[in-house]
Order: sequence, then C-alpha cells, then structure tokens
Amino acid sequence: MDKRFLKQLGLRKHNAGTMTGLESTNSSKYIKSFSPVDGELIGSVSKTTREEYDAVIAAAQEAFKTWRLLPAPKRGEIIRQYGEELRRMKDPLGRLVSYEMGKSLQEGWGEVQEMIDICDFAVGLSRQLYGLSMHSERPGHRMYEQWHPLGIVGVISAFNFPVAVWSWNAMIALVCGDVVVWKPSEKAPMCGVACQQLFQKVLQENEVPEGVCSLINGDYKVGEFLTKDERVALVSATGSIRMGKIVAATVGARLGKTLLELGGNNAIIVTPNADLDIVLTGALFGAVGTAGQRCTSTRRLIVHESIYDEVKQKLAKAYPQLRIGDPLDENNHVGPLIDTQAVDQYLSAIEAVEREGGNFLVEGGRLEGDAYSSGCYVKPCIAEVEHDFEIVHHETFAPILYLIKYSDLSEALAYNNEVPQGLSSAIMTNNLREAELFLSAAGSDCGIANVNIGTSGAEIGGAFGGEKETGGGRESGSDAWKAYMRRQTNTINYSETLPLAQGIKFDL
Ligand code: UN1
Repeated sequence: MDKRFLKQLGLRKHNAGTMTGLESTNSSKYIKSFSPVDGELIGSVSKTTREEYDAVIAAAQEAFKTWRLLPAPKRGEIIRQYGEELRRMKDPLGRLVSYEMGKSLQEGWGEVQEMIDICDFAVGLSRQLYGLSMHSERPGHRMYEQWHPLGIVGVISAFNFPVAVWSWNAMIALVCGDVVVWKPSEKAPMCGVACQQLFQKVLQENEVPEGVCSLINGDYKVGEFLTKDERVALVSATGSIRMGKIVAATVGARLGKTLLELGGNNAIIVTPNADLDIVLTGALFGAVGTAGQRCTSTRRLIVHESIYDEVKQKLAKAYPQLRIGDPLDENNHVGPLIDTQAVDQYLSAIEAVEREGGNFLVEGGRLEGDAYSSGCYVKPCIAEVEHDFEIVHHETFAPILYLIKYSDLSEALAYNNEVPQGLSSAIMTNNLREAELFLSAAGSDCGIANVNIGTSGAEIGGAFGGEKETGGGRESGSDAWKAYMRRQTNTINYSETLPLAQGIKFDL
C-alpha cells in the first residue's frame, strides 16, 4: 500500500504523544497503533507520564492567562488558518483516518471536511458570542449578561471519529477563550499526533503561547488525570455509556462540568407513506457506514407491517452487493471493525440474537482470506427480531441491523423511545401528520430527529448529542458553545442612590 500520507503528515515510527502546545516530549513507554486494514504497525506514540501531564497543565494554565484576553475574533483568525491547513492536508489526513480507523476513504475525507466546516463555523462564532441584556426593575440601572471562558477544557475522544469530534470541541472551546488538552482514543493515537502537529504549525506561525492546545496520550489512567483534576474546568467525553458514567461520577464528585456524548441505539421508523428508495439508501448508509461504528449508526429499522415484506426483500437484495474490503480502495463500501475485540463483540451479539430467537435475513460472520488478514473484517447482517429483545436494547458497535415490525404509529414511537439511549432517530414518510407527530413533544425522545433522512451523517451546524444514557451533552453547532463558557450576570447602578431590588427598604 502507498503510505506516503504518513510522511506528508510528518508522522514517524515513534512519535511524541505529549505535546505541550509547541514543546514535545517522548516518554519511554509507547502505544503501538496497528491498522485494522492490513494489521500492520503504523507507528507508535509515547504515553504521557504523570510528570508530563502536570507540565502540560502548567503550560495550559499559563497560556490561558493570555489567550483569554486575546479578542475572540483574533482567536477566530487562528482557527481560520487551521481550517486552511486542513484544506491543504485533507487528502493525507483523510487517508490516515481511513487507515488507522478503518472507515472508507470517502468517510475519512468526510471527517476532515467536518473539521474544515467546524473551523468555518468557529470563525463566524468568534464574532457572535452574544449575551442578552435585560431591563432592570430599578431606575438608573443596567443589567446584562456576558460569557467568559472556563479555563482548561479536557477532551476525551473516541476511535470512531478520531479527528472530527476533537475539532468540534477544540475549535469552539478555543474561540471561546478556553485552552484545550486532548486525550485521543488509544485505538487511534496517530490521528491525534497528526492533528496536533498541524495545529502547532499554526500556533508557531502566530506566536501563540505554548499550552493553548495540548495533546496527551494513554489509556483510561491518563483520562483519569483529567477527570480527577480540579484544574480542568470541563471534561468533554465521547465514547461508551460505561465510560461516560465513570467520567460523570468522577468529575461530578469535584463539581466540575462535563459534556457527554455517549452511545446511541438509533431507529428509523418506516411508515406506509415512505418513499422506499429513500428508505433503502438511508437505512443502508446508516447501518453499514463506518461499518456500523458511528454513534449515529442505524441499529433498528421499525417497519409498518403493510410494507414489511417489500422492505425486507429490498434489503436482502442490496446487502449482497456491498463490497467489503480495504477501505482505502474507493470501490469498497465497508471497511474493517477497529480491532479483533470489536469482532468478538459483534460475534457474541449475533449469538445473543440467535439465543433470543431472532432470525437472520442476511447472515453475518467474520471474513477470512488474504484480503482480510487483519482479522477485523465482518459481514454486515440483518436480523428479524422482537422490539424488546435484551440485545436489541444494547448498543453493539458493529454492522448489525435489527428489523422490527409495527402495526400503528404510536406503537412504533414507543419502540423508538423504549431503549436507554437517546441520540438519533428518523421517520420515513411523506405524510405531514406522521412527520409532525414524530417531531412533537409526544414523538421521538432523541437529541436528533430527522424526516426522510437516515440517523447518521449530521451536519456540524446543528447541536449534536442526545438524551438519557447518551449523556445530555451538545457539541458542535447552534449554541453548543455555551457549554464551554461561564455566564456572568452584571448589574450596573449609574444612579445616585442605591435602591434595593424587590422594593426592600433598608434605612439606618
Ligand atoms: C459519532 O459517531 O460520534 O452524524 C459522531 C454523524 C457524524 C458524526 C458522528 N457527523 O454521523
């Protein structure tokens, strides 16, 4: 395979995993990154020691003192330059994402495009960090609110979006005036090094203080440095519900702030009024895109009984046409899972479906042979199930699609909402009443609810996140920036007396 992209991104065999803004340190222990594409070693990244971590935090605290005072549009200008850098490096960075994580090259490039888009968004936002003004009840008084940066924002990101999710957090936090310390997933550390190195170049060119944006690496123990550290004002974490609960408890115990974007168990409801061509594309991309390893992947297809057989036939015809293999080969639709542990989880979910009485419409299984030598390739599969199977309520990060039959819409809505997760959802219908009911307060309980679009592939302009065990956090667009700032209410008295609020008299 042509691996020029590694050189273009300045990646080496051994890379510093701790970067205090501009300075890098190599500790003696390394995380090795193996590609799920071909099983080869991509390179290694040094693990952050406690001492290195403390140096990163000290640099971040120091950098915050100046960064917070740089006017927000000037901070935005630096993010604009990073966006330009990403435009230049879109091809190699997209290839690295595809090679280290296993998603298709189209999706690798798409992920870098999300980074570019959030940079553009953040630049505009840097002139729009608006606060409200209120009318005071007292004469000669002015009352308003303003937003100040929080301080150090820790970002813990997952392997499945190894570059975009960091950038949604970091670009917004940075224009808000925060400084960022990023711990990427230990399953995709090279992506972290590549993004940080590109960022450092921009920081250097602008003579920005060291520590504005740092990188640390390691397993959950390094994550714990962040979650237990009172100097870290906000921990934004993306990953499993299990991890999120630990992060919430640890940060909550010190009354720190968290922003959690955890698992999903996303359904598409297909009503008799759906356009079945749209259903097919939406469900297919949703279920097999990124090999079913998006938080937004479509896991459940809740289909009306009158069209159930037709939808089933269409899917059964489409799945065998999927080309599974090297994701850097643009002819392929589906790449590998992240590692063999993920394959084991996929296989045990299939066993659980069978145990509970599910029926496989399209069979799954691990793929064998030369093209699949990494052992991480699996067949996307479809199982007909009951809505309340235990396994169906569980998020398996793999391309397993559950087909569920319903007879009236209230039943379908109940199925949509009965799982513990609440990230994304969709309805396929051309009927206004059905669509509006789905979007109403009595409809989907998810953070994302779409009409005639699948559950995955959200744009950066909206707030991204979900309810219940998804964690409640919102990242990316809309007013998600408010999570990265502290609100201050200011009341100014320019009169010559001091009237008290609520008409209270306090005369001596
Ligand atoms: C994730 O899986 O954590 O909506 C993020 C999507 C992408 C982001 C997914 N834009 O599918």
